Amino acid sequence: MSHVSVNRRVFLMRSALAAGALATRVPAALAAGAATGGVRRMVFHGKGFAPMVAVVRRGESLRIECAAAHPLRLASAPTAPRSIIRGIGPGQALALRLTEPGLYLFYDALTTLFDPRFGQVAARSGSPNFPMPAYAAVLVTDRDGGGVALTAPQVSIPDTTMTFQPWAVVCAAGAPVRFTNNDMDPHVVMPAPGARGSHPPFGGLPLPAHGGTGTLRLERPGLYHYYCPLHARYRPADDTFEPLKTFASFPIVMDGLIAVMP
Ligand SMILES: [Cu+2]
Repeated sequence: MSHVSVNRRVFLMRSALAAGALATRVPAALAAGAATGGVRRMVFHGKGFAPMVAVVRRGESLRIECAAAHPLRLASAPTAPRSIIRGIGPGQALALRLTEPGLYLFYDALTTLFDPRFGQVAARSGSPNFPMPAYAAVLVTDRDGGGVALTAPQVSIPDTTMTFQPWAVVCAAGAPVRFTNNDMDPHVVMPAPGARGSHPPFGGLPLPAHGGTGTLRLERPGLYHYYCPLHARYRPADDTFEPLKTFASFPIVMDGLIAVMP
């Protein structure tokens, strides 16, 4: 059993991204209507969202900007605390007030769909970006960064879906999250690179085939995205993930989320 801890640098990097450190080219005039108080920014760049994961505390708003040359049809997965479907045109922005704590999986419904068999999204077969889905995850917390109900801290890879199940778990800081690989192929739990291709300074957690296990402990509250580099690839130029054709559940991206409460 191996133990991997996310260190403070990663947490600070992700916090900076969530705080809107990414520059955008959306005209300032479009910012009208943005809520007062904290604002988290997320930019739709056509093939996905930057940053791909963000934490929004109660009282803050999430500003989603469409920097693509074509519209965004923003949709929330049915697993989200409430349903959101909004159109955002090129150069436009939208401020969302998300008051119910929980995890929102967002995607562009024009290029991407939610697949309930896996509990995650996949690219539409007719998408110009196939096989890359355009998606993002937003964790909405209370003012202290908590308030989201914990789930069982266990992730398995069944030999039926061959994906991380469930796709997202919620655990307490420092609590062990146990992974079990029941597939006939080996897999790896690898932290997703940060925006612009920067890599978190810790390695992956290997999960041998036929029952291999591993444990991850995340000390800092936040939202952590991981993927299996044997079956999915991060594309720095597109700032998103691509499923590999050798993956039996292609075009699903083999990835998952861990939300860590204080
Ligand atoms: Cu894998």
